[in-house]
Amino acid sequence: MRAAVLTPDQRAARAAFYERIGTHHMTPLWEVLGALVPPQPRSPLQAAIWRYSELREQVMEAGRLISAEEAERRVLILENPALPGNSSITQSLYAGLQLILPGEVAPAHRHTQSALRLVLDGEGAYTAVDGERTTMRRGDFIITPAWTFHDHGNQGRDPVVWLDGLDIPIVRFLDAGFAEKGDELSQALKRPEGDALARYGANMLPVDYHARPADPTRVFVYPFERTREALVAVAQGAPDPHLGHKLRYVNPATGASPMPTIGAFSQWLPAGFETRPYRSTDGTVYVCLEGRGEARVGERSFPLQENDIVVVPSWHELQFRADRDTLLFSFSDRPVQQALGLWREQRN
Ligand code: 1HN
Repeated sequence: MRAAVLTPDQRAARAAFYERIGTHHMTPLWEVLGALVPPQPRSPLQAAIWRYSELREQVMEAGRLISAEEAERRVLILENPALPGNSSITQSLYAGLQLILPGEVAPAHRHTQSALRLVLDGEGAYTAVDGERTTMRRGDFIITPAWTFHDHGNQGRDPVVWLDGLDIPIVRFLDAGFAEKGDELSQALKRPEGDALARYGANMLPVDYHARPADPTRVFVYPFERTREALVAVAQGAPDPHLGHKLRYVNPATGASPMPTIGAFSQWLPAGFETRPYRSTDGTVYVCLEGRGEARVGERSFPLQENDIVVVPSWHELQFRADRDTLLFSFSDRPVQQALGLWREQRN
């Protein structure tokens, strides 16, 4: 709206009009146009860090207060400080820290929300997705596509903690959420461990398998060992000035993201490397899996250590500095934005 000088009478006439049309559930566009269509994203979200060394004890305390079975999922949600009570870390994504203690199970269920796990701490847990179990090891990236039954258990001696990432705010926005419980606590196994990775994740596919473009990958675990090995090999070459050595996880049958709503990435920043200022429209959650350094987001700066989680809102300028060789996992809604023709990045 162009600024105009109004007389008190004109002002009063407009206010009365706005009130009158309000009773018809109408409101004038010209009062809100600038906010509705900003020249560039002005995310209301805040950059923030969750330091694992400070949070681990809180997660363990949850383990003394409630069982995994009673909770269904014993998770402490990571809420963006600008949106308390909203169960979201960005506008489109949810994140939480999940704990499962030795001997516990988290019962089978399914929902239309898609989920990822990034294993952070402890070993001996498994997750089962659509009738196949995978042992969870630190750094493993595991997915639970929409409407697949999944349950977790811990048959080891350590508490096991992982980061959950879900598209809950997207499904909420679309009012498209369904969920149901499984018939049994732990779903019956249909295939031996490693079956999906062998069939779909060994640079081959079952001879009669044809994925449709939006199908999630049948590879539901991306073992950290393989990811790390790839990054170390790639890091023999020259780093990208803005990204270091960055790879994206894919559905090997299509080249698309593992799930349609969440993209995931892994990057290696050599010791001493500093990335050039970068921003993109996909608000992103980063996890420091190895190394240490610093993340600068706009005016703010966060020291990074292993298992620390940082959220970078849309279009906020980001720079990393690696004090040691550093491996970062990240996830965002990039595939959604790309499918809609919305995704942009800027390299300075
Ligand atoms: C869920 O199913 C899991 O399966 C974790 O581990 C977190 C948050 C909201 C809704 C469903 C899981 C979840 C969730």
